[in-house]
Amino acid sequence: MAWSLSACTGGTTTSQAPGGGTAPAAPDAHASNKTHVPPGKHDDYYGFWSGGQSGEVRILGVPSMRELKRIPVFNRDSATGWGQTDFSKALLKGRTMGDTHHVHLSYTDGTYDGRYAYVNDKATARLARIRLETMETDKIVDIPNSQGTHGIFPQRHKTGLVLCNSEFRTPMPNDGRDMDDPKKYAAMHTAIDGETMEVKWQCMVDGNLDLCATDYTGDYSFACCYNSEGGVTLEEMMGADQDWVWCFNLKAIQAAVDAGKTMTVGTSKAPVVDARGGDNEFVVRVPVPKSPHGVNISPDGKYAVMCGKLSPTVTVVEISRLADVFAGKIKVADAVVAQPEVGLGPLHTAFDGRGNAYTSIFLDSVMTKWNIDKAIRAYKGEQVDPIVAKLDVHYQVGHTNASMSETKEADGKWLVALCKFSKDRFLPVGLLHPENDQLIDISDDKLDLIHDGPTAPEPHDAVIVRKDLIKTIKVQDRKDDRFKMYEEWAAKDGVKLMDDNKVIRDGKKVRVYMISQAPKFGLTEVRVKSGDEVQFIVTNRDSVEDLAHGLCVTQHDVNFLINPQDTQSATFTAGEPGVYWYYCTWFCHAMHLEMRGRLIVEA
Ligand code: RUQ
Ligand code: CUA
Repeated sequence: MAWSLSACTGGTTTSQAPGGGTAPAAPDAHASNKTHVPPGKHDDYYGFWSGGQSGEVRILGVPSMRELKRIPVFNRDSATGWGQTDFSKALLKGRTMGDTHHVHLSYTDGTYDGRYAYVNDKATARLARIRLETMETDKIVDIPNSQGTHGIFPQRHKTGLVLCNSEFRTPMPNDGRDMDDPKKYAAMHTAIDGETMEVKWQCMVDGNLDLCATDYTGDYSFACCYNSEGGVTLEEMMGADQDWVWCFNLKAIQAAVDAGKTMTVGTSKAPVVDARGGDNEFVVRVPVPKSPHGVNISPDGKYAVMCGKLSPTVTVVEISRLADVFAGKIKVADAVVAQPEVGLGPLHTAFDGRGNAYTSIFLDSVMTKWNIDKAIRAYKGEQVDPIVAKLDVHYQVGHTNASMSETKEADGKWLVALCKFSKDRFLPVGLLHPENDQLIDISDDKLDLIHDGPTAPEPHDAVIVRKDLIKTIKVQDRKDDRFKMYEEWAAKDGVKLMDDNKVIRDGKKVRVYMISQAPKFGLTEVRVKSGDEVQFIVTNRDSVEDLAHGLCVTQHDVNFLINPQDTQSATFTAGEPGVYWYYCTWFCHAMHLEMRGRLIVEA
C-alpha cells in the first residue's frame, strides 16, 4: 500500500473539494448551544493543554474552550517574571526554552487526586511539576543519560513513579565515545518519584522510546518503539514493517534495584538496570506494525491500545496476559487480542467508559470510533464490524483525548481532536496558522463536531478533568516550603518579611526588602551605586483574592508578579547613574499608576 506521508497533500476526507482545495464543513445549526457557557457561568471541566514549543502549560475551560491561564514552566514569561525571579532561575539553571508535549496529573486509586501536574521537556530532557492548588511550577528535574524526553506517564494506583521515555538513542554515557557506532546507542526508561521529584532508577534498552502509558495497578509501564531498526536516518527508521511496544515489568525492575543488581552510567548516581537485548525479566516487546506511536490504556484497566502510525491498524493487548508472558508461559504475541483497521495513520486513542475507543487518524484527517469488544470478537474470527462511526476533522489530527479518559472515571461526554493544521478554518494570520483543537460531543451514538478552537502552536496533548477534582487556593500559604528560602535570607538580615522595609548593604550587594500593599510599595526611594548587585525581595501583604502587584524596574529588564501573601525576588545589576522609576505592573487600585518609587543610582 502506498500513500503520502505529508500532512497537506493526502487524505480522503469528505470535505476535500475537487481540485485539491478544501471546503469548510457545513456548520452545525445546534452546535453553538452545546458549547455555549453563558456569561458568568463556569465550565464543567478543566482542560490541561501542553504548550508545545512555547515550553508552557495552558488551562482551558471545557466545553467553552476558553483559555483561562498559561502556566510558565520551561519558558521565560514577561507577565509573571518566570525565568527572572530568583526562585524560577534556580529551577531553570540558565535555560530559557523548552518543548512540552505531555501533561498528566497525579493519581490516587485510578483517578486524579488534584495534587500535581507533570510535564515533559523534550528539548532538554527534563520533567517539571506544577502544584495544582496554585497552578505554579514548583520543581524541575534533569533526567540523566537522556535526550528527547517525550512520553511521560505517572502511575495510576497512587502518587508513585512518573515514567519518562527518551526518544533519542545516544551513546551511553554520551561523553564522546561510540559516536559513529549507532549499534551501541541506547535509551532510558526513567522512574522519577512523583513526591520528591528524585530519579529513582533508569532501565536501559537498545531501541527508542516514544509515547508512554502506565497500567492501573502499578505493575507495568509501556513505551512505543518506532525505531526498532536503530536507524539514524528517516529511511533506516522506516525500514521494518514491524516494530514493537515495550512493556516494562516495574516490580522486577524494583527488585533488581533493591538487590543492587544495577550499574551507573556516566556521572549520574541513579541506579541503572540493564535490559538491553530484551525480551527478558525486565521488559518484553509486543510486536506492532509499523512505526507505532500512541499507547493508551482503557479506563477499565484491561487493555493497552497501540497505534500503528504507518499501519492502518491499532493493536490491542490484554494486560492481564502479561504476567504469563513474563513467566514464560505464553508468547508475547499471544497477549494481542485484537487488531482492527481504523484508517491511515492512527496516532492516539481516547475512551468513553462505555466500551468504545476513539482513535485519531492523522493521514485521513478523521476520528474513528470503534468498539473494543467487537474488535476482540472480530479478531477471533466472528463476522462483526468494530467500526462504529468516523468523523472528518480539520486537519491532520495528532493527539485526542476525552473527558476523564485517562482515569477509571471516563465519562464519555467530550472529545478533543488536536489538529496540527487549520488551513482554511480561520482568518489568515501570516505564514504560520494556528492549530485547530476541535471539540466533539460524544455523549450519544454519533460524533458531533461543535467547536473550532484556534490555539497558539503547538499543544501536543491535553487531558480533560472534572472541575470538582481541582481545588485552588486564594492567597499563598505562608507555610509552604517555597517560603523557606526567603525566610532564611530575612532571618540572617534581621528582617521580618511581612512587616519590614529595609535596605541591607553587604559590600557590593544590596538587598532591598520591601512590602507591597495597594496602592503603595513600602519604600518610595532606594539608593544604590552603579554596578551594585541589587536584589529586590518583595512581600505582598494584601490578602484579598486576586489582589496582585508587580515590580518593574524601568530600564533594567526586571518585572515580576507578587500574588496575595506571596514573596518574590529578583536580582540585577544597577545601571548607569540616574533616576529609574520602579512601578507596579498589575492594575491593583484606583491609584495603581501612583504605586511607584525611585531607584536612585549614584556614581
Ligand atoms: S506526540 S501527535 Cu509529542 Cu504526543 Cu503524538
Ligand atoms: Cu499595585 Cu498596581
